[in-house]
Amino acid sequence: CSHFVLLDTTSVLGELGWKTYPINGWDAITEMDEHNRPIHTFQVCNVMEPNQNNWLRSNWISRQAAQKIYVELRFTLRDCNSIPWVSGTCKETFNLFYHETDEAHSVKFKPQQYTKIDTIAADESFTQMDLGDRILKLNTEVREVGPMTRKGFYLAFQDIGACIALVSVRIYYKKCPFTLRNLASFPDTVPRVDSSSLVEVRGACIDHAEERDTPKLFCGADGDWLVPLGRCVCSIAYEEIDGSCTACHPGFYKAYAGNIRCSKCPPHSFSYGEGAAICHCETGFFRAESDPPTMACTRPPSPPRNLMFNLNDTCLMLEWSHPSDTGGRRDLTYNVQCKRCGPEPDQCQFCEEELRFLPRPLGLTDATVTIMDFSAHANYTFEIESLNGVSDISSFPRQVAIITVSTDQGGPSLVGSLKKDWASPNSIALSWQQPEQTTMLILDYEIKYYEKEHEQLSYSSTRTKAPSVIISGLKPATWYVFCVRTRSPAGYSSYTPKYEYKTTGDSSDIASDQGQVLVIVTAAVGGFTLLVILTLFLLITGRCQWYFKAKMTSEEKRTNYQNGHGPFPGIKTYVDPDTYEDPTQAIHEFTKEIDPSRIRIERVIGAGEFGEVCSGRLRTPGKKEIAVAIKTLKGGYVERQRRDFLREASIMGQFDHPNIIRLEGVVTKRPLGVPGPHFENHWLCCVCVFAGRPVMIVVEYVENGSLDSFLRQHDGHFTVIQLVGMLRGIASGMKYLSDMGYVHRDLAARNILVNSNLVCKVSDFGLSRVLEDDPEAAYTTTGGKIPIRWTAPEAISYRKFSSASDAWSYGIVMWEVMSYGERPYWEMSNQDVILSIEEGYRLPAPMGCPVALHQLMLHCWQKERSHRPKFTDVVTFLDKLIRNPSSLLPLVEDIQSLPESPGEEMDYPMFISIGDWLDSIKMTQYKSNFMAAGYNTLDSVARMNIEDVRRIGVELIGHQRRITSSVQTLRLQLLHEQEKGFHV
Ligand code: ACK
Repeated sequence: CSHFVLLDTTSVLGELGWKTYPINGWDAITEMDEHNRPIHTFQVCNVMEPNQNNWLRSNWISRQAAQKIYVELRFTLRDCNSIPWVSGTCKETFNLFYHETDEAHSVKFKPQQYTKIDTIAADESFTQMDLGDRILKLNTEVREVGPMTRKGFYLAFQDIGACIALVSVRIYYKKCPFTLRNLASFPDTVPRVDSSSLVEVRGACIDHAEERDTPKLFCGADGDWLVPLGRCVCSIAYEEIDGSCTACHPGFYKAYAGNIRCSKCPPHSFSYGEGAAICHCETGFFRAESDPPTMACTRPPSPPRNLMFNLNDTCLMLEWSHPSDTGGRRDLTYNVQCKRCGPEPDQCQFCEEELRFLPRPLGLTDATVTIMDFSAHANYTFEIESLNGVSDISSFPRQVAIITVSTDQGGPSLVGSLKKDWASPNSIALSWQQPEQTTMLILDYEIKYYEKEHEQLSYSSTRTKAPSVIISGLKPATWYVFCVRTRSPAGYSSYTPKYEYKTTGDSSDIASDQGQVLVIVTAAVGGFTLLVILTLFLLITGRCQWYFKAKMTSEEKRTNYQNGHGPFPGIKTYVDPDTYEDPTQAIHEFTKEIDPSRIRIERVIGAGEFGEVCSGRLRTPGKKEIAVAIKTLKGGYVERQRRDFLREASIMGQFDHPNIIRLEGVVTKRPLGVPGPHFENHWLCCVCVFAGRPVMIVVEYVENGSLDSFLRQHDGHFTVIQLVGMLRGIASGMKYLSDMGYVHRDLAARNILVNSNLVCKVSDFGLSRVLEDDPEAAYTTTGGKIPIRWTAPEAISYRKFSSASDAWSYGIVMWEVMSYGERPYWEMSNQDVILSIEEGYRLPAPMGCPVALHQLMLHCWQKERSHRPKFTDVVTFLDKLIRNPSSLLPLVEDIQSLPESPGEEMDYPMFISIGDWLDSIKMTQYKSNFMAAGYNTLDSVARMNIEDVRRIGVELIGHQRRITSSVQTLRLQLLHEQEKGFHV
């Protein structure tokens, strides 16, 4: 409950101890009820005697955290007419006072210290007859007092001759009570005294939860929490169950913080205890460092199978089959190890270095490798190991497939060491020693060489019969690697170790560099010329198009529009003045030039973006003088400002509708010899005088000015029907604009004017200018200024302005109107507004707002813009409300439940099917739960309560809440439609 009671006389068990002055005035009576609890009543009834001044004063009451207190009085009051002979002396009211102090004082009661709260009258007074019939006409009155600043206060009741029985006094203040929302706790919060502003409260994540987006709630004046934003999520090893974070059960784990459940341990892993962030691998199974915790534990693969070789003069090819067990992974590779063994098995040496492996010896992904440069007459043993991502972690002995290959019997000997004789930029001369014990004929030597930097990529070889060679065709100043082997009739010997030598530098380098530079420059010059030609070409063709565009008349433009994309063929459409190359042409076409001498300026009424706004009179020969508002352009303007200023006139001049501000004309030139406008108070409108050439826009005068300030000045003054009438007017103006294909982009109460008959007129047609001059417009991430609170999400995020985005703004205007000019989303930051809209939050109904109107607002604020109502629908809908005012009676705060039988299938404007509805609240995953439980119509859903939602298997408390709250909206809609039988 949001009420915190400071005093309730019905629950005080002992004496109340309140003081009365004088003693014979108020009378304290304490009776016992049937439960033997005292009922404290204070009575006074000195109706016969004149000049009564009887005071009853409470004890000192501590204020606690209250800033504003509420005093609820329950009392009966006797009707003076029912008592004979008391006409001069009997009163029917009493006065309520209070006095703030920091402590209870013992000094005498001084009425003059007390401040009056209100005069209290009875809604119902009782008569002698009621007494006879034993009817108790009890009144309840509540008064607000605040802001309170001292530690406590006294209340006092002054009787001036009435017949009153004060049955109970309850004093309380409102608090947004401690609450848990989205896994965050929010402390008791006292609302601001100023009822229009909210207190922003940051929530603290509950145990085992952490912040995702800062959780926030706003405490409203009535002690209600509004606008939940952000959330906490359960930390790792914890999951959300019934609004708290509970440790994962054994056998389950949760590796990431988030709105997800604990998962069963993946294969070959386990968790014994509660609250596992990760499951441990069974013995013999492992997780590689890069394996996610969600992955099964795996083990090293079994060895390769069916290992074979294929040998020819120069190549040895090994091939095998994949292992029978990959260990549960896909990252299988193979390593090849070579051992060269002598006659005894223990005389083995590693030999990868001597051989060339294609593609490489380690990390092979295919089950084959080619080996070259092996020696004749050698025994090679190859071990092939299969590996995967966990082989390095496993301590199990590795299993390999082994094969021994004998390359031949006996063979040529090795050559001795290799040395460089000389080097030039392109050649190197090498020589080596002949093999010492040459038992065999040496046919020739093969010299293999490659660029050191490109090792193993490619190599060249050459042969020579002599033990020396000159290798030419090399790059200057480059390191090369060389090795040599002998060839005998038995095959090749193994290679010498690798020798590295460098060619010398080259003086021709510079020349060739210059050559390159020249080429680049030529290319750049060529490119530039091409660019120039291209640009010229584009300019010329662009210019031509521009020229043709300018030549098009507005009629052609309209025809184009109608033939192509115009919204309603045959209806006049709006022409954007920006499509005219010469803006004066648009002015000329859409506005009337007014001779300044016909205008009389009377006073300044406001400040516009370009200059002052004045009111005055306009004379038209043969017509009645009319009141006009004159927007002026400040002196010293530049041409661009003049053009932008007049742009609004050339837009307005195209419209003719009672709910659109009417353009009377413009003043753009002053013919020679004609005097300037006649100024009654010319010092007020000095701008007009100083501008050598006054520029003005003259529009009809609208007596009550802007709608937002008008409503704020007349808070609570209008009937709902009057407000709906105003909204109807705005909708009708907007329908006209949208039919003409004009998108307003800045529809807001501040841009609506109200005349003396409460007719609303849409004004402020700036289009692009809107983005510059509206003080509400803020820069968005996409660049550009946008009045965030009034603008549809798609227009904010990607500037998709349309009549549908105007419809969103219209919903906001409705809210502004129904709340008498309250600021949409109060003082929430623009960023929070965007976030909360994204999260599905929508403005709640203003106080006293009929359900039907809030429903229409919600309809305008649908995320999917094609689902929003068209202005023509809005006008029809509001007309129906106006014709049938009882439809406006159900207020949002009154609606609690739905009647039992909803009758036949309903037609929902917002959601067509259960699927659409669930999609819209991002709960699509439960569609089958609804269907399986037999909830296949929206009206069956509308009757669900939270228990039903749980029963069909929605387990997460957040989801239960989201669904139930949307069900409530559906229910309201259903009720509304049922009662009224109409649809938007
Ligand atoms: O809220 P307001 O009184 O109404 O203050 C602003 C001010 O000029 C600057 O725009 C008022 N205003 C603008 N156009 C008109 C008009 N046609 N009739 C009456 N007041 C107007 C507006």
